[in-house]
Amino acid sequence: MAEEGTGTYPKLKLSVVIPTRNEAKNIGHCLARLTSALQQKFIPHEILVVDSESSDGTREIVQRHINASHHIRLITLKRDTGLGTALKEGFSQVAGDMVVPFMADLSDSEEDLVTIYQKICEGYDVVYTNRFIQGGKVVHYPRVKLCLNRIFNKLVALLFSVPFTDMTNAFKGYRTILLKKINLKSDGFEILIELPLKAWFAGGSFTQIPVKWMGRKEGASKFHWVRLAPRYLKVVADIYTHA
Ligand SMILES: Nc1nc2c(ncn2[C@@H]2O[C@H](COP(=O)(O)OP(=O)(O)OP(=O)(O)O)[C@@H](O)[C@H]2O)c(=O)[nH]1
Ligand SMILES: [Mg+2]
Repeated sequence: MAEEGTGTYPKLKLSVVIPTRNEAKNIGHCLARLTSALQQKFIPHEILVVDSESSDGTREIVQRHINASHHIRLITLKRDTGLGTALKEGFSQVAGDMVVPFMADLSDSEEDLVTIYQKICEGYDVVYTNRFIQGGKVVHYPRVKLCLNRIFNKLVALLFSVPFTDMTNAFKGYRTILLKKINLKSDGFEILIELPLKAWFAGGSFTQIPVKWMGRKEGASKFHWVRLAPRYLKVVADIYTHA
């Protein structure tokens, strides 16, 4: 009999990696929503929260959720480790068959997470997400950031002949065997272009799904595009020259 959430495919274990830096207003809701959605679908899972020494009580909230669920783990890093370092540390400790980075600020949807899970169970190695294709949606996306996103992503797609135009959204699915083969160097937000591009060049089978994205309502953004633009461009140039 088919089991819910997996169709007729083998039941794989999902590892969700959540990077956090001062997300006390979001992380509790995020963990509650994820846990409820994954339990409802009977999806075997673990949730790794990777925190860079938040000073607002984020880790205390995570600890309370850990006391109530053995599926959640907390990895604590030093304060200025950056998003890239946090994701790499999380990836190095996963025990699941697939890995999905999930943002703590409630921007990603747990229904879409279930779809990513199902696609990897179907046999895909990477599930690229796209907020800008039919069925996708963005709400409260800052206008300047949106413009830069569309220009950058379309240029990257052209440059590398990649058929996906929303590479910079962290929320994607990777089969763990493929992810472990990728040598990631970025310590900051620029990992969000390095990872999907290197996954593309790693080979494997790919698919794309539309996803919803909601701008954060609580807490402060850590994404500063003026500071990050040169780093994104450097990653693209490095990958292009070595491809
Ligand atoms: N561990 C860790 N997590 C981080 C760091 N910087 C950002 N994050 C987390 O990475 C995720 C994405 O950061 P955001 O600030 O939401 O970046 P963004 O989504 O581009 O910006 P918004 O549009 O404001 O949401 C969030 O879960 C952050 O808490 C960091 O230095 N260390
Ligand atoms: Mg965000």
